Amino acid sequence: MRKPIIAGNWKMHKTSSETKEFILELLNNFSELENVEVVICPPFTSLETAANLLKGSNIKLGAQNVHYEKSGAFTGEVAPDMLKDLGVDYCIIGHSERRQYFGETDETVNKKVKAVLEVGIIPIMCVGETLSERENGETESVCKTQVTEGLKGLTAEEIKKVVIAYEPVWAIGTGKSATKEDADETIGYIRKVVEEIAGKEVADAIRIQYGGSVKPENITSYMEMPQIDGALVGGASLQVKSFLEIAKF
Ligand code: G2H
Repeated sequence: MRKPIIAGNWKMHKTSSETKEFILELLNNFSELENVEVVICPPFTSLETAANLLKGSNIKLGAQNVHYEKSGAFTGEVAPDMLKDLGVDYCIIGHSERRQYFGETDETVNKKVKAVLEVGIIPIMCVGETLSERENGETESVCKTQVTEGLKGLTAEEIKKVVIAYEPVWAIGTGKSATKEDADETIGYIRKVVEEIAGKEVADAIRIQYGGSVKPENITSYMEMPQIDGALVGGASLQVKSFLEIAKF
């Protein structure tokens, strides 16, 4: 059985003090959820604060980006073992906003996925089609390329650890969410692509989330679908109340 994973992607929101306030409130209201893995992904500047506060709880910590080199003259970048040293467990890689605004490609995504796995951080690798790609019937081919290229060169054991987030770009922050059937169908297709790459055992084990305007009102419908193993939540992860309602789906 795959353990569902609910991750909050805060994007560029919350200062370190706001992070502290959020986590203290979260911990006060969080009764240990056994059957779900809960992750929060604050900005880099809040990671240390979050790591210290989350110590001893079973809420995991994620970063939103990383550089693929170990160290060097890369002004403004953060290396995998800098995150590991802070206590980061997960790292979002290749979010569509990074692909769209910061020039991320399948190649950089692949390098980053490998780099974090090397230090023991689990990548949450994002894939998904744009509106025009969807309208042109390219959903499957786009997802296939992004998954295949993103996982290139990884062993089956490594692929098994990866979390994939399927986020149709047209559903991100727009309030327009994919229907549960559409999301389930594409995630099922992504699982087939993983099977072609790494075999059935890995495809059955890998966790694939849905992301895009997930809210307390629609989480249950996604989670009842057989292929969907959790959610990557943006806007609705910024308030403790809505994030907890989602985590308790
Ligand atoms: C998609 C999602 C989180 P939102 O980017 O990754 O954001 O839930 O605001 O659509």
